[in-house]
Amino acid sequence: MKTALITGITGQDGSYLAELLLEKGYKVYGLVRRTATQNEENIAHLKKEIELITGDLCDLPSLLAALQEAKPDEVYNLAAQSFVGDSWSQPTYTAEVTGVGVLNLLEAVRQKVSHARFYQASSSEMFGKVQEIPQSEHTAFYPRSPYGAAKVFGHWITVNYRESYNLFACSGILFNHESPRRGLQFVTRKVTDAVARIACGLQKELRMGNLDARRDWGFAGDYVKAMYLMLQQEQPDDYVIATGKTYTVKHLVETAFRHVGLSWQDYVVIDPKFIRPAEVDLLLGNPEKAKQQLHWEPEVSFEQLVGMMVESDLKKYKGKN
Ligand code: NAP
Ligand code: G4F
Repeated sequence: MKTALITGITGQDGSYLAELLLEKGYKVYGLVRRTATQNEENIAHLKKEIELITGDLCDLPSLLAALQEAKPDEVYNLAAQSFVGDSWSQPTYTAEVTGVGVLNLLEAVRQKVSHARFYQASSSEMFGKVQEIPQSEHTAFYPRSPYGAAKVFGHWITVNYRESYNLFACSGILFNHESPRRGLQFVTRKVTDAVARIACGLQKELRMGNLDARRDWGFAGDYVKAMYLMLQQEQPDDYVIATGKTYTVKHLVETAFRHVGLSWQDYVVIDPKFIRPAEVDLLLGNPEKAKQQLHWEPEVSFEQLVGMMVESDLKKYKGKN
């Protein structure tokens, strides 16, 4: 039986990845940070099947102890301060968790379980002000936020540990992926949650930022399969994971309101509070390498994804007004 350690297991991707690895017969450990209030909603249904270890990416001794306890064959580093918007108000913290935290974990892997395979959750935010359309593994990075800059460090230190110490370390450059488990701050879930509340008479308007930004949005359940596949290859490598289609935030808003038979113009208000100091205008990934080498393809379309998220939020609010 293989053993995996997932950091960020309470997050969107961590919970889907834990489900996938359990289905494949893995023993799954999850690193969770100490919180005053437990926020384990995404993994509540898995609590009997997984082992949780307390630790923090910023605390090397806790990572060494976690690896000593779990002795994993595979380590998936999904933990991060992952909200781009907050990375301007907490830039040092973001650099420490999302950037230096990766180095801490790689160093702990090198010292304790150097045979283990390592996955780093890199991001299309690294492309930022894009130097090429579509973006592939060969596109130069130009991050536009403290988050993007921290992810660039995390990416290159992963490559460096692979090349310096021969670690089996892979970096997945994942484009935006969403689900009913997405945090409420992120634009897709903010929109689908608001649409459901408006449809149920619980909210009157939706305040938004830049509607012209374009993103390549996929389903998180599809994307965790790519993470797993990367660690099953003969050689460690880096892969872009994306759908190859891009839509504006306005199209997302239109699609979500249309799903409940409403017109978005009647509810959406632009609020400068949600406009970012520097924007990533367009993301569009080229997933050809993943298709060829991992035999990975996204299965859920944009329309299906938005529909799934609105339906899930509606279920929560129906009968609540
Ligand atoms: P998420 O839902 O925000 O989950 C982040 C996880 O990291 C949570 O479990 C959080 O724990 C944990 N965490 C935060 N700070 C930590 C620390 N100092 N030590 C240990 N754990 C910590 O993120 P996600 O959407 O699942 O994304 C997973 C990873 O992929 C992240 O690294 C993200 O940056 C990256 N990524 C995401 C996307 C996307 O579109 N979703 C695309 C590209 C890359 P708490 O529950 O305690 O907060
Ligand atoms: O949903 P978002 O906050 O995601 P963003 O910034 O693209 O980052 C996400 O994807 C990255 C991969 O590319 C991950 F690495 C990262 O961890 C995270 O998961 O915003 C998407 C777009 C932005 O252009 C933003 O300016 O939506 C625009 N937007 C417009 N109004 C808004 C809003 N975003 C949010 N969160 N809230 C708004 O009201």
